[in-house]
Amino acid sequence: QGSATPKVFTPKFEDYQAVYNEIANRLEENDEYDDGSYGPVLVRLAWHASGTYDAATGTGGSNGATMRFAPESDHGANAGLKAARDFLEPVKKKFPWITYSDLWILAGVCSIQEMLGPKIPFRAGRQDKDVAACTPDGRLPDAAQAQDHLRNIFYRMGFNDQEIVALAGAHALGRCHSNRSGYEGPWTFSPTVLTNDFYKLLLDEKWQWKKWNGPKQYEDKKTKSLMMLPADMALVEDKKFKNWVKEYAADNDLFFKDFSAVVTKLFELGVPFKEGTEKWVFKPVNA
Ligand code: DDH
Repeated sequence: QGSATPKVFTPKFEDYQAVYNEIANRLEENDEYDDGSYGPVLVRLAWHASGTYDAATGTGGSNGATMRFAPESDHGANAGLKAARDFLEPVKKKFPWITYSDLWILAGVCSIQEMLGPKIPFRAGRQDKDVAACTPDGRLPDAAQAQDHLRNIFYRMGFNDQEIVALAGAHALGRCHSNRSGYEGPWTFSPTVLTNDFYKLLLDEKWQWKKWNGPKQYEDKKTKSLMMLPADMALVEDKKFKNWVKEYAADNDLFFKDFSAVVTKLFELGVPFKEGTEKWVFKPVNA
């Protein structure tokens, strides 16, 4: 008598769009970071949350957001991603109903779109897991290695050669930080705008080993201001990969189409969506 049934809040498209808008506005406001945007590091957070997926055991992937906890947060590959997680903390405070797992992926989607990339459809429904679900170290790619390693890592997630090359185009964005991965520098001249420049530069520039005390990496001969990782260079050393590099270098629309499809797949690896969960496309804010 008198005790009302508690109302369960079921967020809709508009609610997630509001979270998207909040992230987009925070990207604009916090333009003193790195090359002027938190976008690249947010994309990397979403990728590292997803890229732990192991198709054989169904473990890892973006469902869980277990990088909140050590040991996963301390894995070498995740160095520096605290900046991205901290950036999103005020958003989580403002919209406490969203799970960290959905928030991290939504932030990746938002960043790609706000950095003038293609639309990335999003489905909601990831659930946070506790520390016991942390994945073992070593599931993410090692930048010092080449094509065999790339195939081992990405085939484990369920990707093929074309998808491996399409995903790598994300390196048009952001930079390496010597105090994070040990590597240093950006891949492109416009690291806060997504284009197919990664592929163009890979093919068109002359690359040489950088002479320094850091890990082995390439620099462009002309300006010495751009970089490639050994794992990036493997994409033009391997014939099958190189054919896709050429396709994407020649056709930005094709790259955008394939990048959108493969990133959507990456962000959904291992996520048990409820049947009938809709795919949403969010409206860009400042793009
Ligand atoms: Fe990456 N990446 N990545 N990467 N990545 C780094 C930075 C960024 C590898 C190594 C590194 C993908 C694939 C690979 C982004 C997105 C994606 C850094 C530098 C290393 C090292 C980190 C630092 O020092 O701060 C390797 C190896 C691979 C591979 O073998 C395929 C993929 C698939 C994506 C994706 O998003 C789909 C982004 C963005 C960055 C820039 C981060 C930043 O802070 O800026």
